[in-house]
Amino acid sequence: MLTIAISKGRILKDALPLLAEAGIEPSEDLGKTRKLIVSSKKGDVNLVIIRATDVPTFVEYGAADVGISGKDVLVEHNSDSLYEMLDLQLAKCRLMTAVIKGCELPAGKIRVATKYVSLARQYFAKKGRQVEIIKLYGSMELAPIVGLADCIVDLVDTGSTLEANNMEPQDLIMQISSRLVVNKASMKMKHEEIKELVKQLQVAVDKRC
Ligand code: PRT
Ligand code: MG
Repeated sequence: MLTIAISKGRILKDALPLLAEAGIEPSEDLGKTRKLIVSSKKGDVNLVIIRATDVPTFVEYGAADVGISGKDVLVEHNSDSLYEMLDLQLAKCRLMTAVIKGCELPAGKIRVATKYVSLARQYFAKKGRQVEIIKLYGSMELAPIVGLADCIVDLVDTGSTLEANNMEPQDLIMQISSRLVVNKASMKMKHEEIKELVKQLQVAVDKRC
């Protein structure tokens, strides 16, 4: 039996067809059920449905053998106690800085609103910029409008969220896609099962590219 941790939002939506190609189909409609653990039709896998930012934690502690997590979340989580096995090429986007349209960043210390505190800190340190990071949990785009920050660090896909809030992307920090991560002990104890899953997912990913 394998336990796979996955978040309910866009990653789940993108990952379900890929999992189906690897023979894993949930026994219930995940869009409807309120259950947080759902078994697969074959009964050989349990899917645990959690917050995106909790996926590395579940896998790290062995509460799930395997997880599907955005590279953004993995880098921010910064754990060396899980294996990143596969780039699933799902939920692709870019981690970027963004400002109000036409605005330049001030010369001195800048205020940055983000939920990616550590990634943002590293990025501006590399650029030699002094920053004050303001941790937010969502609606980052609001921060510059209300004068809370000079810029934001957030994920950009189509750019329409920035556009709708009179903002524009500036610098690319990192290309993002979803990764398959594996618990280190599970990798030893359930080696055959995990190897098979990775192989089938790799085939499904290759077919798409
Ligand atoms: O609800 P919770 O906070 O737990 O997380 P969530 O609902 O965001 O989780 P989920 O499962 O949807 O997965 C989030 C993951 O999806 C991120 O960690 C990324 O790896 C990936 N991803 C890919 C994105 C986007 N694209 C994305 N565009 N996550 C968020 N966005 C948001 C972005 O933050 C911004 O608000 O969409 C908006 C920008 O989109 P555009 O198209 O308007 O540019
Ligand atoms: Mg969500």
